[in-house]
Amino acid sequence: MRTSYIALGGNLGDVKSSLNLAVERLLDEPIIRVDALSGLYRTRAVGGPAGQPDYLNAVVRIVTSLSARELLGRCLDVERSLGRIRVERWGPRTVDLDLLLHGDAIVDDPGLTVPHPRLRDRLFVLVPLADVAPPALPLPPDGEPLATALAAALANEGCSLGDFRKQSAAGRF
Ligand code: A4P
Ligand code: MG
Repeated sequence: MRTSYIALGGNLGDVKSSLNLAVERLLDEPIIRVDALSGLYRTRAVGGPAGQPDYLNAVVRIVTSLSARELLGRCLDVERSLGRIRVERWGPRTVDLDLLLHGDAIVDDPGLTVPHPRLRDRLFVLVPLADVAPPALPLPPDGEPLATALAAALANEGCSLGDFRKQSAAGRF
């Protein structure tokens, strides 16, 4: 059994219900146990075409005996079932599921990189991750604790955790 963290994000259509449905569909799999849900955060789009709508972002903690590749397959099935169509990289989407961490697994295949390579750069991932993961969670590649990486990312953006939460809190699942 491994503890995994999956980031959810979307900015097209009724995103709150897409994220809820994504979690329900993950739960439909008896082999996946959803253990903890972060809050929902409304965040400005990072990258991609100018003028795209804000995102809703969240992170779920799950426990599963699936391999990273099998779990990615389930995530891609859920994205497809919710109408995700890939048009351009970082373009608007109904729902995106990213496998952030899968226990201590390290995968570097053409279709799958775990831990997620952009995990440490992004407040829209680190803040909800901190809702569901211990502050001491070691992050790749150097084992830096989550709390330290989060503090560095906040300093980089010139914002406090309190401000980020206040500006972006968008309720719960
Ligand atoms: N893939 C490889 N590794 C992984 C992994 N660990 N988890 C492959 C999930 N997928 C992984 O992804 C392309 C391919 O990456 C997948 O088919 C899978 O085989 P994609 O979801 O089609 O493409 P993408 O999401 O447009 O690109 P990418 O590089 O995954 O982007 P990110 O890093 O996911 O960023 N701004 C805000 N505020 N909130 C967001 O959620 N998301 C993005 C996308 C950009 N800006 C955002 C947000
Ligand atoms: Mg993605």
